Amino acid sequence: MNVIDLRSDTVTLPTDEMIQSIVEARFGDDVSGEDPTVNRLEELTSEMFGTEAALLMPSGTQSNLVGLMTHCSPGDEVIMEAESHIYYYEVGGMAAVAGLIPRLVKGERGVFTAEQVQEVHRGKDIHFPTPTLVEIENTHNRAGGTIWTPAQVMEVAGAARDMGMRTHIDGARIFNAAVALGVDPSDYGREVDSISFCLSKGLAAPVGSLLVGSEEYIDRARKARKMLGGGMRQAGIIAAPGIVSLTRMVSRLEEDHRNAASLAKGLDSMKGLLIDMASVQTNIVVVDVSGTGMDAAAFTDRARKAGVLVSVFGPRTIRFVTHHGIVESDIEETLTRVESMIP
Ligand code: TLP
Repeated sequence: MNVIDLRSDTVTLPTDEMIQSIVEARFGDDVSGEDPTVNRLEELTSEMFGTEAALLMPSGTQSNLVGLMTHCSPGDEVIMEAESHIYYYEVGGMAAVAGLIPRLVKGERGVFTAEQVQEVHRGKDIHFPTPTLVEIENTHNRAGGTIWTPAQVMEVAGAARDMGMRTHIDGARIFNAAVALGVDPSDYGREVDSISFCLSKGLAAPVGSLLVGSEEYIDRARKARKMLGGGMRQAGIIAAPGIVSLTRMVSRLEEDHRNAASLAKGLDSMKGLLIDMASVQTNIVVVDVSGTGMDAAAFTDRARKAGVLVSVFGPRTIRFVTHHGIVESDIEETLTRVESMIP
């Protein structure tokens, strides 16, 4: 029985073209700015986002951490969504390494408003940490891959600016948002001070994320990355498949979205499974399985035995993610297998 792996789009494998791109790439020492392939990827990225500069990072987690550190000083406050990846899944690095304190706001399907930012923003007072940054997650992972539109970003980033704060987007899956809406990454790039996005998720590269922003910001981020041990030498080996990701893999994300939509529709019609269908906007499907009498761990275990891998997302919820390794027939097969395992 073939195993259908829907745990995450991080399980995607490099394409043959990516492997070939490594074979053909030219390398140099990127810590000295001498890797031509990294330089090409960074230039391509800043062109796509309409920003002055970009910086290759080993992971999304490090990219966010460097992104935050470069905007803030220890003791500063960052306004962010209550279930944001940086808060929930990044090992507390913003506090442990960068010395930052999160101020949480509850979004609706991951999206919060300028008014909410204004509400939690505290003026200058000797007792308060300095609110320096607003962080937006697009698409929002724990909300189910939900999208911030450029207009929603503009509104929040504008309010942040008016209050003397900057805005960072954790755009690990920002290309999913852009493709789903039919907008350009630069529609986000022009609204905010920095964006981090991942090559290693739906875009199928083996490793890597990029941080974009102004030249002055990226110069400082480069130094923070070095401090954290993220200065890589012949990093063209990572950059070469990343270039394939940006030039060949973006528009196919539509297929992942189509597959997620049909998966969600099929699952939602099954007894005991509950989905907030309005949250199914890109390649993530979050399912409440409590109506089956199983908790998330038991359901996941049973699904694994039936040849379907999913992630536990909460005590009662599980997550399916569609990606480059999943085709339409896998969705049909997943639905058949899941249906047969529900009591
Ligand atoms: N997300 C992973 C896990 O960490 C949960 C996943 O399987 O979805 N921002 C967002 C919104 C992410 O979803 C992720 C990874 C990251 C940042 C971190 O990227 P990496 O894994 O490259 O450090």
